[in-house]
Amino acid sequence: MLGSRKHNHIIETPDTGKWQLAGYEASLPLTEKSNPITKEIDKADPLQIVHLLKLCDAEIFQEEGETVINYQRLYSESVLQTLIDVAKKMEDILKDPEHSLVVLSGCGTSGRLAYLLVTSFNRLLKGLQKKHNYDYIIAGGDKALLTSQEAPEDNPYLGAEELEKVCAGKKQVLFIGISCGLSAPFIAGQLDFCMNNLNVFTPVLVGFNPTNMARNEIIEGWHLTFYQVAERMQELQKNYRAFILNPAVGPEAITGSSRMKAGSATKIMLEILFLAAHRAAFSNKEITANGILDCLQAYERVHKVTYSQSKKISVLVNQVGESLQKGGHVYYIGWQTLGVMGIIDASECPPTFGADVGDVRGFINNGYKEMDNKEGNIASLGPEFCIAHDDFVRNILPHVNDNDTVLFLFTLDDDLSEIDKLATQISANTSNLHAVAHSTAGHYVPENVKKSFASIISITWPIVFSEYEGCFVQKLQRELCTKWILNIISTGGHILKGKIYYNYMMDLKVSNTKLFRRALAILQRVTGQSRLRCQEALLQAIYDTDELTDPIRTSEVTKHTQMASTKNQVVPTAVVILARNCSLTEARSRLDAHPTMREAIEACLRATGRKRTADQIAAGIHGEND
Ligand code: F1P
Repeated sequence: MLGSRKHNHIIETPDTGKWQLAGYEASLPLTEKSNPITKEIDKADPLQIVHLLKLCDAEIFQEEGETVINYQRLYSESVLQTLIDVAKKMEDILKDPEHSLVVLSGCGTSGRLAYLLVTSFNRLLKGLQKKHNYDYIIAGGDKALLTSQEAPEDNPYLGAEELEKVCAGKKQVLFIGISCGLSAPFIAGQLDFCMNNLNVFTPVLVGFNPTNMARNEIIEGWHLTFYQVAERMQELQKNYRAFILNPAVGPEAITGSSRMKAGSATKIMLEILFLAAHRAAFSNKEITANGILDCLQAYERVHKVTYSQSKKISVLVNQVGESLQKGGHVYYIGWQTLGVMGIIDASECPPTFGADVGDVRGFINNGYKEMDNKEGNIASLGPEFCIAHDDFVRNILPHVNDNDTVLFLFTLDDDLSEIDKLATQISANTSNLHAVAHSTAGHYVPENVKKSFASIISITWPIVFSEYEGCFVQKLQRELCTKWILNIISTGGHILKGKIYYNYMMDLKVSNTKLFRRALAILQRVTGQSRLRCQEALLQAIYDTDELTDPIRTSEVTKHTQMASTKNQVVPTAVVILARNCSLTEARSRLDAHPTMREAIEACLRATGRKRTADQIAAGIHGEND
């Protein structure tokens, strides 16, 4: 049976999942629950991986079910109404560019998407000869666009300070704070600042947990929790002074990996909002529920278009998996915002899979000029900040070989002679050169360009007859399609490399408090041991010691995460310590004795009698508050 539906849909969404039942991993917020669909994804083959991710992504468009718990969804009336209300506020701001501003802010992926939306919509305004009206903030500054900077996420004061700077002199500000898990202190600080200055600010919170699941943990050095901030916003929403946009999209395919569904849903929801406001402000089109529903359907179509290429995508997953297993690299060579999509996907691999910064990298034509980021050219910060195609040719290409996979990301409107030249050059070093090429109906990748690529995923979009804005909307959709494809291949590739156990990111970087809590939850779930014991093992792995001292035990979590961000294989080491009740050195050598981390963990848990059954893993959660 498929999910119940009131609206017309383009795709089939899965049946209301087990995660929607009361009591399913009850102590965890939706964004941190494990998704029953992908419980066994670590053992799936490439085609199955793509299929499971297709089902998971389809949950974004699922409607409210008739179960006891009724989470509001993207299609829920309450969400549509909030979108309309916020779009109307934004319309007013767009009409008064001198004194007003829309600010988007986020940490990690959420901040990168804030940057992407803001630069795209400022370009749209420029094309319409209008003044720029959007600004973005990303925790950790522009270097966080390209690399993982998780620590600033924990600082509410820093968030508020940045916001104050960006908005200096403005009379009206619509502030949109994105925290998929309703959890980032950086965003909490900004929302609180807005609520204390309501004469200027209208705060909007974007996330994918119900408000009662907002993080209710004390924030170091601050007087509020995220939950308290969200509660106050809920009160203010009654008088249209603040808004919360928080539909449920279901747990992530890889537990907690909010870069995936939550990231896609952020992009979808905010683009719909921005487009509605633009059309109202500049084309006099009324903001209506039907208009928003049409847009939502268009995004469902992108899901269909993307996954119609499942077979070809799975070939790429296999290829990327092989490269990563052989110690090779994956390079995304993109044009325009598709280059940005590659850079974003690459930046997420170190914190999610414990990958090296060089394992997956993204490059864009014209580097920072094309990025158009606020801090300009930051290449001097280090080799990982050299992102232009020229940098790739100069620094990387000489070392590229058949173990590496290179993936071009372009549309047929990009400079095909430049694409052809670069492809010819790269194909001299590796036979693993592939492409994702977007075209419009009736247009094909020319034969001379085709010849350099081992495979091409060719995505065909309808011809847009309407003007500038129609092309712009299609560009946004191509970005989403590319995001989905890249998320699939980087996730799938790391699954094949053995970085995922069940659907848990076992080798995550424990670099902020949210990730520290996630690491603990994973340890409890896979080992079934008490929270206290799991924390001890985690600290042993972080501090490289078998003897935990009192100063270590009593340190604040941010101290632990500071230390952990420089360490490798922290969670896998802790799992083995717990499973074998062994020393740190023994744990490390047991990990080294197996070709993949997943096999090592499986062997250790099997030896302790924890047989691999999904139910047993789910049972681990009951020890949560021990
Ligand atoms: C922000 C974030 C994620 C990242 C990682 C750590 O999450 O930086 O983007 O992938 O999981 O947290 P959120 O505040 O949007 O929930």
